[in-house]
Amino acid sequence: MKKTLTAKIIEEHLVSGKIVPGEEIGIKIDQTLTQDATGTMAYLQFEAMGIPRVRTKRSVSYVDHNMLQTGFENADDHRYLQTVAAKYGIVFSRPGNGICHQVHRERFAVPGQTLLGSDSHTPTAGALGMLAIGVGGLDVAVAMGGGPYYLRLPRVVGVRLTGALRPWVSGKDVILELLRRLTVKGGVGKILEYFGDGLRTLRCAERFTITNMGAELGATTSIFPSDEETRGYLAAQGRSGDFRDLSPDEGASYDEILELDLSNLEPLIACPHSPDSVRKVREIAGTHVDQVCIGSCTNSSYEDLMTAAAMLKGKVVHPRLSMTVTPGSKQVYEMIAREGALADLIASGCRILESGCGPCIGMGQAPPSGGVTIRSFNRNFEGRSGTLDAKVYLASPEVCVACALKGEIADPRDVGIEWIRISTPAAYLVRDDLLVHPPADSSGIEVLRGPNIKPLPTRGAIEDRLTGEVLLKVGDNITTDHIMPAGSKVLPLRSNIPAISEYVYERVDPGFSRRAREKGGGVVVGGDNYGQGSSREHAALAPMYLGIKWVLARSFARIHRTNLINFGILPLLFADLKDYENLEQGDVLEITSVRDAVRKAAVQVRNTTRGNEFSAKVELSEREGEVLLAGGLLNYTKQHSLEAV
Ligand code: MIC
Ligand code: SF4
Repeated sequence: MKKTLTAKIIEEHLVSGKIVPGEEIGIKIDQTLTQDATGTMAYLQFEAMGIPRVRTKRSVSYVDHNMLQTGFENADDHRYLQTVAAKYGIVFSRPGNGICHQVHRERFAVPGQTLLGSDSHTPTAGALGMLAIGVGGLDVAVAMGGGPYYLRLPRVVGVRLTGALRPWVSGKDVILELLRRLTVKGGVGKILEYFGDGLRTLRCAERFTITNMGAELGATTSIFPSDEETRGYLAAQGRSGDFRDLSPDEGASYDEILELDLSNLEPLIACPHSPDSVRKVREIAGTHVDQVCIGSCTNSSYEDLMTAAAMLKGKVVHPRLSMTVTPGSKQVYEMIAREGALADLIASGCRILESGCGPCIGMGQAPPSGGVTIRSFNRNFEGRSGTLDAKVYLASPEVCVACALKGEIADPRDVGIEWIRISTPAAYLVRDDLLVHPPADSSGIEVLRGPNIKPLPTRGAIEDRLTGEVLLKVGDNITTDHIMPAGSKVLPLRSNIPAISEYVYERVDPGFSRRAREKGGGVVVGGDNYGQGSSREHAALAPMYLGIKWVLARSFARIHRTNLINFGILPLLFADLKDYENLEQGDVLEITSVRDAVRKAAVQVRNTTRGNEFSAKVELSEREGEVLLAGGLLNYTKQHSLEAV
């Protein structure tokens, strides 16, 4: 059989299971990455496993989310992360060095290897032919300990690219077009593998944007072949030695094929409040704009910022709006500074921010009330910007600049600027001074913990009889930003579960946390694609702390489902979707013989308030069932001493 690139990489890393879609497989992990907002938990969990040093080829700890130091908390976390990295053999990327996905692709991603990261946009590295998957921190901790990563083998969707992008159309428009066609649920249980003639016309910078936002499709990951373009990119990063020629076999057998003619695309924009509410920019041109932000791990590369600077050169942004630019990494920042583009951006009135996630995760730059903001980012969930009633649109840097100049939504083809295309440079500026490598002997290193770092909450084995009140009933596509908000107020509490649990569901129902405490926990009922978006395990860990023992939904998003299991929360599916309608907040539900139900894959749920019963499905692999019954992955890992693969 002709093999896909995905199958080739999986075969090289397979530890257990068969390569059949839907089967659970275990794969060896070569590299891991963490960022500060998920990293503190991941390292506390790693420490709890009692393993002396990481067993991966490469593990990197980044600081990019919690950059605003308005109190001691974030700075303390940074210090903890730096010392714990030195202690356990992890490379530490200091604050200021850049966003994890930008720096990882510049300095570490290797074609053909596997990467597990505690951030949902880890698949960005797939643009270099790496199998890169976003997961919760606990899964990363296990991989750092040398354990395999288990997943149900996704279906591999081949995306055949033909044609070439027209002027002013970019990688962002490719992924927005896929979001328009497939929606935020369309990639669930799938890996998107790009192939075809059109590939040759896409620079690595564009491929990174596409694999990055594959996360918004709900896909497990996205991958490009490692070809001449990849060779050039790695050479320009001074890493020719990491190149490996990798592509699918000619005529590879994909589970499904999607056709995309690049020549047919035009500038697109995702409207509030979902990345799949995609329109043509021209259709909504003229809408007034209050803010424009270029940055985030999606579009803050050297190529992106050089394009923006060239478009803005000699002009000033519209007086009505505020524009920010965030270089994705120190490499990007230093290069645009040395080449003069930074001066052009400053001269045009842009507010330049430090290299990090910044406004993308609500760390500053919240828009005005009801404001319209156009961002080159990847997520526009309600409230994520820090302003609940703001309207966030997502578009390419080119569209962002067009809007900034006109003060209203505008297509870059309509602002009278000559088309600019920045090529991949022959050499990027490589200076790794902000990467701290761990010492070979770390016996003298003391791990420093600040007072905000609270011990990891734990729970015992799952109870056999579960009862609980429906504390909240929500609709479809609930994001982890709904469940566990981020932003400058809440993010500094990521290493303090008792404190952060006060904010669970705060934007949806401010009384949720108090109610959960008063009732001693309960049940949450959800619709389709429950828990989409971020990999933050706090969206499972904090509810667990509040006593949530099960979530009953129509379907779950991949990472959140695993996070629930990892923290001993039972993810139950309605057997008959109509039963969702028959439940109300306040109903008291009960299941008996949970242990039996997990093994039999089905359970009867009794609604004691209404005096009826309905069936639910427990779709867990045997291993997941054991993890759940143990009360979570940490308990399970301690019971089965972790063996490196
Ligand atoms: C995000 O974009 O939502 C984040 C913040 O990067 C998250 C991780 C987190 O919540 O810390 C993600 O995408 O996984
Ligand atoms: Fe950071 Fe935003 Fe990327 Fe998440 S999506 S890693 S918050 S830049």
